[in-house]
Amino acid sequence: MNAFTKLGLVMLVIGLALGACAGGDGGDDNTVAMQSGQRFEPETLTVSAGTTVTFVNDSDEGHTVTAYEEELPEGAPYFSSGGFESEDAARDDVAGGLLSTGEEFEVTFDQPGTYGYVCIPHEGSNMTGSVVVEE
Ligand SMILES: [Cu+2]
Repeated sequence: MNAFTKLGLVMLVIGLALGACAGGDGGDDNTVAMQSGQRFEPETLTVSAGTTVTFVNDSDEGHTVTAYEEELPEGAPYFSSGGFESEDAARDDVAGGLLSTGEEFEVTFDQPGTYGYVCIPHEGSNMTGSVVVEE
């Protein structure tokens, strides 16, 4: 094996290792879990603008991810599981916004600021969270 072949093999191994890291990361830093005990984990997630956050139901009951309309940065688009366009619409059809066990819901946060949200059926248990989007 000559030096060039060896170099090529080393580069290949490094490339594979980097690829494995990128693929295995899974974007866990941008995930909020709905956990048993009726809470969002982490309760506050900080991301940079343009990040897509995945909300995943890791519990054995249904939850919603429903933005508090009054806790959105000015001009930011409304978001809610079930695709509702307003908090009122989401509250009028709670079942339509429920994520069952294992279900995911993604939101891309383009605008900096703090976004507050709630799980409607567990609002009484303070199942709320926030996403802080930095420039
Ligand atoms: Cu809930």
